[in-house]
Amino acid sequence: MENHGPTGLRPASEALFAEALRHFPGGVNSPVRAFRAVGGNPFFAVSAMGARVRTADGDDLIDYVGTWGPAILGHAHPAVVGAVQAAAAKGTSLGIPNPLENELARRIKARIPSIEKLRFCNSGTEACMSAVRLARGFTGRDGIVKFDGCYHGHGDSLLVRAGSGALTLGQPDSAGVPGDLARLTHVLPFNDARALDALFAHHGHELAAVILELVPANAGLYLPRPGYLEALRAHCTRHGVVFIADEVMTGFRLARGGAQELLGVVPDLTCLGKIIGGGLPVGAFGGRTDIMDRLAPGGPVYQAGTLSGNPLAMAAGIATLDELERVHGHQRLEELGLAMDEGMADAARAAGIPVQWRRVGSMFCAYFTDQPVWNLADALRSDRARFARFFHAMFARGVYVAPSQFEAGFLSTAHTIEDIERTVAAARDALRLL
Ligand code: KE4
Repeated sequence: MENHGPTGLRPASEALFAEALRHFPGGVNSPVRAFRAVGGNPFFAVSAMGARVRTADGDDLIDYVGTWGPAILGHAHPAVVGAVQAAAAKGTSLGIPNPLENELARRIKARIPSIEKLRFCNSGTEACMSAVRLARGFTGRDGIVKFDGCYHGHGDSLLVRAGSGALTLGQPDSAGVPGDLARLTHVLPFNDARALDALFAHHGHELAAVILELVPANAGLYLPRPGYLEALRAHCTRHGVVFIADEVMTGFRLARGGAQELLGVVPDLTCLGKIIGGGLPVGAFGGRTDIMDRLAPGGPVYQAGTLSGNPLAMAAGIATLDELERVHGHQRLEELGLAMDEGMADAARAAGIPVQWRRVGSMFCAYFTDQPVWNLADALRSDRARFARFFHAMFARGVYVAPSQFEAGFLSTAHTIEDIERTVAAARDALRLL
């Protein structure tokens, strides 16, 4: 297997990218794919199977991006492909309530008991944007709180000090968002209990919602300090503020019931996406009945979507959740994660490179710093030039990690211990060059 990094020859991808630049701004349909944070031009993938993606130049790469989270079973899993094929044969979209919506809703509610009712939509952005509108309609208040570095999609109110691609490109506050709207979004540093107390003391009465990733993974990956989420939950309860857990990435990944099960937090609303669509366009938001019932058609808060509850996405989500359960996926993912912890720690020690390795379940991140990372400010102090060199060195060895320090890596049940061993060997090699 020949692998060429961005400095190597990748003629097919280069030609495709040259054409893409004529069609799409930046040559991509989502900014983080553009390799702007690591340099070089993006490669094109023509197919993916299991834990591998195949590039247009015929390279097979061990894939730890997993299409940014949905591919928890790996790519093109037969159970998922079969379910989508069967659903497609009955019509690719109905725009009419269909039984598959009930089937997926039952599975989601069985795993996340805080979700009493839910609404399907077509992306994580839509889920988060709609949950914020619903919270504002439910409380009659306008203010919301988010945390710097957290990313909740590209809804206007949430593109304030946002993470993921916005942070990667140095645009955490996007142009085009009206100042009058952005001013309604209070942004706090994550894990700062004093800042939380002060904000609620001054603004608690005017807040509709707090929205957060319980395990922030759009500025790399860091964990809530002990007691932090409990304090946030207490503030929300005391002030009648809707606690929105954005589990678009962590839902069904960090545990059978997502991060809220892992961390013992009970939100008022939860946003979902990615895994529940098995790789097809999907989103969902749900939670307390008294809040959800404010949604149209019965309530005054409008939200809608032509393809919401789409039978193909529903079928793919059902197959994904069922297969994950059948193979005891979370246990398998933890075994792979532990092997990676050990290997990456050894590789960093051998190279004498300071690495903060963070892993929660099947999500991981490596920061190049000798300081612990508890929030965005810490993450920004890591050596991102070294990360870029690491990315290319791994790519040249056939390992594809996220092309940005401000993303997480994802394990799937399709990865094997041999994949981990190969990855660790590549890291041992790569780290020595940094
Ligand atoms: P989408 O609209 O991209 O389906 O979901 C937005 C979203 C919401 N909440 C969280 C916690 C998310 O991580 C995301 C999207 N994740 C990024 C990767 N960090 C998507 C990749 C991209 O933007 O291309």
